[in-house]
Amino acid sequence: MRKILVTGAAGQIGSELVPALRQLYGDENVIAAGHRTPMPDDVRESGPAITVDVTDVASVQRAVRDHDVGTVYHMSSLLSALAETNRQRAHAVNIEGLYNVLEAAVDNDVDQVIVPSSIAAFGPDTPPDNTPNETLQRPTTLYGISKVFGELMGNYYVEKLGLDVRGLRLPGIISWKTEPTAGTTDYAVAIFYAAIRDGRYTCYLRPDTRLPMMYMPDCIKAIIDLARADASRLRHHTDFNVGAVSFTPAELAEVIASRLPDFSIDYDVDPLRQGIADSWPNSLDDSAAREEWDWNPSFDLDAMADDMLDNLSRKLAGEGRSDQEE
Ligand code: AKB
Repeated sequence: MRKILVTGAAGQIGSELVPALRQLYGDENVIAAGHRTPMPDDVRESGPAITVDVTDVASVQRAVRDHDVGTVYHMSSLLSALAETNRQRAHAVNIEGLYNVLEAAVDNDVDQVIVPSSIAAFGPDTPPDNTPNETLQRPTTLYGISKVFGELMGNYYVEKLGLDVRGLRLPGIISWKTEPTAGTTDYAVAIFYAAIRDGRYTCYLRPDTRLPMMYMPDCIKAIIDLARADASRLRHHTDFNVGAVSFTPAELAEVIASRLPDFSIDYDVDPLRQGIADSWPNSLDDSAAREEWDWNPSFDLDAMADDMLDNLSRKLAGEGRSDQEE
């Protein structure tokens, strides 16, 4: 088979997507591409791993051409809070990087490109509750603007160039393997680390900030299910809402406290991330994804919290042990 290339393979989602794809398609067929962030050992050691700078057109072209790539999962992206503090890099990675990948795909007859979008593709003018798939999209963040660009560019390459580009608007992703870097929804991961390590957490969002979220196993399932969906059923391509759970910091803290009774939370609001969160939806209408490729998440808030606490406790206990051994 032609190879699968995953950019951003060291990132929060990439580092879990690569093993899932290797299990499905075989270790040798899935190439993990990273750049500056060190790749987790299991990703680097279980199959091919290369360095690709998505901002460098030659580097992207080489990776796609030299490895006979048939599918690209383009996961490289600067998340929302970091993008606001580094406009130049956000433009280079999120906008030019995507353009380089799409052009390399066309030049090298790639069959399919998967490009995640985000709830950040919506803005303060968008209806916030049960946000429709088709609605006003006027994001006020650079990250959100780059995600709308990605959706529109992807649809352009579908319509004008016949490339099979697919994408979904991911909510905040909660996971225990690799921590996210400088997103707005990161508190929902950090709170679990803090709860286990310190029994307390200071949250940078207000207690009533409701945001759509999803547990990593559902995220991986959504990405792979969309990639494998029957093309003849798809009326959308790059812009599917995918919902799972929706909660506030106060509600998440309550769920954690019901499992770790000594846990406490306080709040020290960061105006940058609060402003970003306030411009995003509270919850999503994902009926298009349900109708066109049978999207159906498995984890509700309780199931997610149980699984997170279980896996993260084991991971942190293991790290504690190896620190002592050093
Ligand atoms: C972020 O917070 O920037 C991301 C996202 C919602 O796309 N997790």
